Amino acid sequence: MISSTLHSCTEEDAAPPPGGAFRMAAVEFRSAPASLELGEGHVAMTVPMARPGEPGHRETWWCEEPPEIGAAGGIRFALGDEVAFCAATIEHRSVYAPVVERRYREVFDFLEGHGYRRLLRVWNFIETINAANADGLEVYRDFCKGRSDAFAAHPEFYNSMPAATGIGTTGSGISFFLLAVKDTEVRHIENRRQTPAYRYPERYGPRSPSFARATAMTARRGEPPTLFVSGTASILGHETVFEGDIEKQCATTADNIAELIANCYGPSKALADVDTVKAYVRHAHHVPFVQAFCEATFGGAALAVFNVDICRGDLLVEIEAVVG
Ligand code: 3EB
Repeated sequence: MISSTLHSCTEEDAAPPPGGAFRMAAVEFRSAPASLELGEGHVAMTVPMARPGEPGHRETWWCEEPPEIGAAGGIRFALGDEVAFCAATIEHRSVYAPVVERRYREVFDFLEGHGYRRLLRVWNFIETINAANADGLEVYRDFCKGRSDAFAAHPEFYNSMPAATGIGTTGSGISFFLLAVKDTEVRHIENRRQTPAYRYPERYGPRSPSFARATAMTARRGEPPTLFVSGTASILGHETVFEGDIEKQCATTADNIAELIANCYGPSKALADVDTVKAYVRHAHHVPFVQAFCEATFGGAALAVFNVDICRGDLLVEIEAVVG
């Protein structure tokens, strides 16, 4: 129904995966300016993610029928029978909350108008994520404010927040893309080891981040669900643990992901069964360690490791995953 592949930008996509023959979207993560266009039958997006000397990675989203692609205001979309892919970009601003709220509401209105009633997974890419905006508020917190206000205006989405990633980008401005579904069963999952992000205390910002730790999608009754694991970090309760220690931050992050997999699948799946992994690393000199850690931890998963800033100044690494 919806599936993804992850390749180096220098490789052609392999054969379409089971569950999708038609491209909905191709997202390239590499050292290039941000862009969002309608390609041949799919949405084409570039997300600036520096990894010096590397070609970057292309994530392709596939569906079973030719999608309807188009533009509505600032949104670019690809609509399948059951799944929608939507993306938007926001140019650099000195304060983001009002424009983030407007853009998110525009996307939410569009989805509701087209019958895509449930969010499945969201990715947000935020420039200078740890810097202060013109009002002295950290850009990530400024972003969270606008996003939270948009969710508050849409009760159906507010009451069913999906898995998400909120991460730095080396480009300018903010961009985001998301998947939403019509009638497909989705279940949002929290992590027993962590406070739900939407209940973080106020010391992390005036509005809490709007996301669930993971979202499970059951495409066909009787089949195991697909699990979309949010960007996951070395946080226990609501506090960052192992400040300054990349090895322990990786281990804690993996333990957090393992808890979500156990919650969804019981003992039948584990970290080695993950299909796709994207890891975000704050410091370039930690990239080799994180690369080796992910290769050892996640079996033969397709893996992309990026060098970008992370939403809390004390986090060194964040890892997201898809389990098929
Ligand atoms: C955390 O757990 C780390 O703002 O959408 C992870 C995933 C994080 C998503 C978001 C932020 C977001 O709070 C940061």
